[in-house]
Amino acid sequence: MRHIWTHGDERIDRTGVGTRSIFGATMRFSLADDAVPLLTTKRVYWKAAAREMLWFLSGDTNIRPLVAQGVHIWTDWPLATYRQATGEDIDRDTFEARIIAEPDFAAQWGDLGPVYGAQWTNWPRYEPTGDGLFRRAAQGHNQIADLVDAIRTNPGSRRLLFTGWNVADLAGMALPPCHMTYQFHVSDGRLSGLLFQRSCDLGLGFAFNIFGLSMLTRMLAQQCDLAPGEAIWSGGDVHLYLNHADLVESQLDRTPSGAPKLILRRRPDSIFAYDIADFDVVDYAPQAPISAPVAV
Ligand code: DHF
Ligand code: TMP
Repeated sequence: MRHIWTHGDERIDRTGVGTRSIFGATMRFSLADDAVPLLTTKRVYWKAAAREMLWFLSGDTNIRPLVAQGVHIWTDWPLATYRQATGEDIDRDTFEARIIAEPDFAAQWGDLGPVYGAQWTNWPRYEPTGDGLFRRAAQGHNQIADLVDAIRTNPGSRRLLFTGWNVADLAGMALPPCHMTYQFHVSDGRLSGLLFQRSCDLGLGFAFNIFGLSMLTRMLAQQCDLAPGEAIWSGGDVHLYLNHADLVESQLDRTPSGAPKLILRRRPDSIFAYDIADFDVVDYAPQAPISAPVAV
């Protein structure tokens, strides 16, 4: 953060807010003994990140289940689309209330397009019709189910990965995937996970993304009877938004404290059967939360 804030290249980005950014960065964290990379220089709402990860795995792309659980992190994008399309100056709370109360409204305005969950669990597959044409199959590729199978049956593979970057579907997505490719590696009975993130908001999204990678790696390790190895994070354009000065400077003034652990309380029958109650974070005594505006 300090490096990017002092040496990052300053530019106007897509959102118009402006960032300081660097290109290409790697971090690695041990997941051994339940250790989990979770920021302590501000409170991170890890349950929101965990619920988001479970939502991805459910295959859903509509914000309705998130909003119903009190997770607001994806609301701003459908809200912006709604305001633009209708010209209505609806506030965020009213929009969320309608998403929850009215299933038809949610179906029309709450969907983000074929984002993470759709690509992870139902990547479009086409089958021949017999007359030289192809039609979309009812069930696509479930990259997550295939991954679990591959880790179990071929742990030495260098192809243990899944991706959300479906070029043909990008135009229909509210945002093209940021945390786009996950790769896994088995060594000495330990499973490590590596995430390639093409674009990283280090002030907001990053804390969620590194927790999500770690949680997913732990779940996969548990399902495949492996011990947790490392979480390795690799970023493309890694940036700080110019309107995050308070967040950045406050965090740089603080000293990291403690060593949080992620506990998996149950071993469900499948990677798709986890529930939020299966996760707990202990020894987490973060410093005060810091709120910051998200660039839409
Ligand atoms: N756009 C931008 N500009 N940055 C992002 O990090 C981002 N992330 C997205 C979608 N688009 C994005 C999805 N993930 C927050 C965290 C993750 C996230 C989106 C938003 C966020 O606002 N976090 C706040 C509030 C947390 C809460 O309400 O629980 C935080 O303080 O961490
Ligand atoms: P972009 O599509 O123009 O790169 O903008 C996406 C922004 O959202 C960028 O600041 C990165 C940020 N982001 C994250 O950092 N993590 C996430 O999980 C998501 C969805 C977005």
